[in-house]
Amino acid sequence: MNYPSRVMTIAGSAAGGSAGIQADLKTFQELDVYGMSVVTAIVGRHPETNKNVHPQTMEAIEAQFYTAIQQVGADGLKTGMLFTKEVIETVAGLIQDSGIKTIVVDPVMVGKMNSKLLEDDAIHALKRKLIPLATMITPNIPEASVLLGDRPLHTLQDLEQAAVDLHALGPKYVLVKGGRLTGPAVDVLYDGETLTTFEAPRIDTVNTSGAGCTYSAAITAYLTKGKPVAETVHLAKSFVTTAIEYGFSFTDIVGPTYPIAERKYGEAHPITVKTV
Ligand code: PXL
Repeated sequence: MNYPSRVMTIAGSAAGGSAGIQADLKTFQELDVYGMSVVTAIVGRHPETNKNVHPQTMEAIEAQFYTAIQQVGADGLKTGMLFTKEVIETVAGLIQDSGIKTIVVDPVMVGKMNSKLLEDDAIHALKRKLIPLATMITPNIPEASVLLGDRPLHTLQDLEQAAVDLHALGPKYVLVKGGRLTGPAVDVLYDGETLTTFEAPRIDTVNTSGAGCTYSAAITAYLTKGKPVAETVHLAKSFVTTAIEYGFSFTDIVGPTYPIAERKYGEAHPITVKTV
C-alpha cells in the first residue's frame, strides 16, 4: 500500500464547522492526504459572556504538535488562525526545528463574521518570524494590505505589485487573493520572477465561510503531494470555486463552503490562467 502524504494544520477550531481546523480537515480528506491538527484557539461565542475566542496554552499547542510529529510525522503543514504574537513565535520555532518541507501560511486576521482572529501586536511577528519560513503565503486583500503597512489595494495592478512586494518578506511564493475586487475572482501568484493570474467566474453567494481555509488547505494538500506550484494553485482554485458554488446555509447567517462538492458533483470549475 502507498501511504498518503501527511499534512498538519495549525489553526483555530471553528465550532460551527465551516472554517479553521474543521474546513482544513474536510479538505485534506477530500484530497486524500492524512490530516492532523494543532488547535491554537477555540472559536465559539458564549451566549452569556459573549466571549468568542478561547486561546489554548503554549503547552497544549506544543503537546499537539509533538504528538503528531512523533506518532505520524508530517510532509506538509499549513497555519491558519494563530491569534497572538506568542503563538506565532512558538509555532515559528516548532516549524523551524521540524524540517517539514512544505509550509503554507494563511495569514488569517479577520473571520467572515468579523471575528478578530489575530491581535494587532502580532503582525510584526507574523512578518518577521513566520512568513520567512513559508513556501507560500495566501493573503486576501485586507491581509495583504495590513502586511504592507495598510497600503490601499483597489485594482488588479495593485495586487500584482503587492505580490511582488510581499515576496520580499521571504516566502518562496506569494498568492494574493482578489476575491474582494468586483468582477471575476482573480488571484495573483508571484514566484520571484513571474506573475501569473488565476481567474474564476464570480459566484453570487454570501455563503463563503471557510473559503480561504479551504483554498489554502487544498494548496497545502496538492503541494505536499508534489504538484508543481502553478498546477497546485489551478487545482486548488478549481476545488474552492466548486466548494463556493455549492455553499449553503442551514440558518439565516453566513453559511459554509462545501468542500465535498467537487467529488459529489464531479465538477471542477474552469480557471483561466495567464502570465502577466
Ligand atoms: O475564515 C477564517 C477563520 C479561520 N479560522 C477560524 C475561524 C475563521 C472564521 O470564522 O473561526 C478558527
